[in-house]
Amino acid sequence: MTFHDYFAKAQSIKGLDKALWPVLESITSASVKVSHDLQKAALLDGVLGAQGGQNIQGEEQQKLDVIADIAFINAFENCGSVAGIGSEENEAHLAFDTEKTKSASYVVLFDPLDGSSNIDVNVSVGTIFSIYKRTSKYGQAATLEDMLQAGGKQTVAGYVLYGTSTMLVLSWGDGVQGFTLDPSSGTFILSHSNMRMPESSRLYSMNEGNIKECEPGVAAYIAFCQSKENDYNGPYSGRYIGSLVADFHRSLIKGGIYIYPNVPAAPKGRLRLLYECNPLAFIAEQAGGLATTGRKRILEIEPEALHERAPLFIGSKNMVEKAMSFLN
Ligand code: AFP
Repeated sequence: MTFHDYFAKAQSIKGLDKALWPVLESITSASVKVSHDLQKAALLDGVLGAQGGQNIQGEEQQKLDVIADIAFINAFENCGSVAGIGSEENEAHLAFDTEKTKSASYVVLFDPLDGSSNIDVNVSVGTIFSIYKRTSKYGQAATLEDMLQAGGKQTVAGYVLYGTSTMLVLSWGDGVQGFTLDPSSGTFILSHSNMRMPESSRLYSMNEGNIKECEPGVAAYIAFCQSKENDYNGPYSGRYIGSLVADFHRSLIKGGIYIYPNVPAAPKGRLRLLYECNPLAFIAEQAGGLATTGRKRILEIEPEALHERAPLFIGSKNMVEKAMSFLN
């Protein structure tokens, strides 16, 4: 079944707002373009490598970060259902300025190309997105407050993983569905219905270069994963790609935990609450997993700033609960 047919069915049975379709179609059309660009990146002039600047996070921008950002912004602006966006690559939110967009119902928060430092080495990257109903008055420009909503209020959350195949994984609060791009038709086809995250596994995922820098409870949990005195009576396997979407997708399918704690270089965590933690937390919970800061449920955080960061403990329910039990 195509993504469009799946949406149409859900719309007629569950009463989903049909104004959501243009937003979702923008995501699929921009991601097909980005997928093509990624596949041909090394063959095209001016596409691989660093842009030569930094984004608002102070991180080196890749050329493809900028190309993907523009592709998604254009698609959202032209679809008619999006009043404004917040992007990891742009300092301020953007309110679209036509009569139609000012009356649109939705805002989108997104990371156009997560894990982009992996592009030059041909490793999986992704686009992560959250769709919210605006809270401001229809007919006026979208506001910062529209963007700063708690993750529990997401209408749709999802990601596109550009891996060995390109996959769209999303949820509108009724479980998690996965669609694989058929490159010959440019269409996403339902390939993984009702995805459930295993409640535990022996896979853990963390940048262990930080282990001596993080709070003792995190190091103690990782020591537990590596010991013979754990629930599997032997060391877990460490897996860390360095593209959150790809690490998360593995946990969704095989089970596991991904941890990015506070470290001195990133005292509030490295990952962005609005573009990374919230959408993946929504998917995790919809699939039976958990997502916390180590102490608090991610979806309950009231954001105060567009580029706010949060520590993230996400993945299989039993593993996240166990990791939290090591923290004070
Ligand atoms: P980039 O998009 O700048 O490559 O950042 C990727 C990321 O936000 C996330 O996808 C990774 O899990 C994490 O950063 C990797 O961070 P470390 O390099 O500190 O492990």
